[in-house]
Amino acid sequence: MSTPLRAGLIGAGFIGSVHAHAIRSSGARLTRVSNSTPDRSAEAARRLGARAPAESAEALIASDDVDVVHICTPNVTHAALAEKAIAAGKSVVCEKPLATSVADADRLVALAEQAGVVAAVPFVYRYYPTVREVRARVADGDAGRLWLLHGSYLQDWLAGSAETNWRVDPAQGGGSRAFGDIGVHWCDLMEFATGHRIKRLVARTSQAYAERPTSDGVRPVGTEDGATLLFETDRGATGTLVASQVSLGRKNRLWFSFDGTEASYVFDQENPDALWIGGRRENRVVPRGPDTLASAEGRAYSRLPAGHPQGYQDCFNAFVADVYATVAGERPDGVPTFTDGRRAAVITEAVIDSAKNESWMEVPA
Ligand code: SOE
Repeated sequence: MSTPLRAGLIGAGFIGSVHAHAIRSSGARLTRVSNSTPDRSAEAARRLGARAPAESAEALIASDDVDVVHICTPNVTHAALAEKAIAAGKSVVCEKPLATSVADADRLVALAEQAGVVAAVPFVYRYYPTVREVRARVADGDAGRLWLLHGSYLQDWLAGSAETNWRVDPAQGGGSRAFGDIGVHWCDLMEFATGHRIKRLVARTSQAYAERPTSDGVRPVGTEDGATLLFETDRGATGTLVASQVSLGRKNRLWFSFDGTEASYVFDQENPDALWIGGRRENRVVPRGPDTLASAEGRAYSRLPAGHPQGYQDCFNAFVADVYATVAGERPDGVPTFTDGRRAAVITEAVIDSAKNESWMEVPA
């Protein structure tokens, strides 16, 4: 039996704890955790079941009991930490956004390729079996010609005017929030499941609140609460996307409808264990399960029988398992890499520029 991989985790907030569960679920060892101070690192190591804390992110990266570095810190720190991990010859799982500029993303893709390390970004919604089912059915031609790709990604965790978070501050989260944080998930999922690529877009950004609390009083907000996109794809489809973090009642509602000339496919992340298929004479709801989904890839990610819901953590577990299988030399299909992280940075830059210039923007392939 091969030696289990050893993972180090930088950052121990909500998403860090999700990574920790997924690391253990894969059979790997969580050997090190680092947080903002040595005391907080020690607390996080105990809380997350790591073998030991690390004095700092740099010490974790240098540690000889870490094979894979997971980066779960605020967005603007991602690029520098990923670069250090690659320089140390470690494989990397870097939370999205990979980088807050296309230039940084370009550099990281090149460095990871030169170093020959595995470098992944958790676009984890690819791991819902019902999403893989859509991808397989579209590839088999069951949808006919996809001509309209539309949807939204709505949350309400910033719905209160007194609520704030490091993501609100462009100095910590980057120049785009609603799109850069969650709109990129929707675009990745659309391109992954349909094979279409956004080739041009026009975007508007907006704010529910022009000011929010900061450490030195209530200040104007430099990032958007919502982004509205209209886009065209390289295969002749048109699409729309609304991304919002101030949509009351929507907790994590990534939703799409991919409409073809033969069928439409609707996915709802808040009800992910069923796939709605629209037809001219009848509509169907296919329950997620190894015996109900038609595609091999949909069935492969259906760990539990139909009627036993799989969810967000299951997606993360499947993602980390596939990344670690890639480190071990296997080639599972559909692992989101730094190249996909760069794609997200390219689209985000186009959204920011379009909103600023109030014009259509070409999106490089
Ligand atoms: C907050 O908007 C957040 O945690 C995102 O950062 C994640 O990428 C998304 O999957 C859930 O919501």
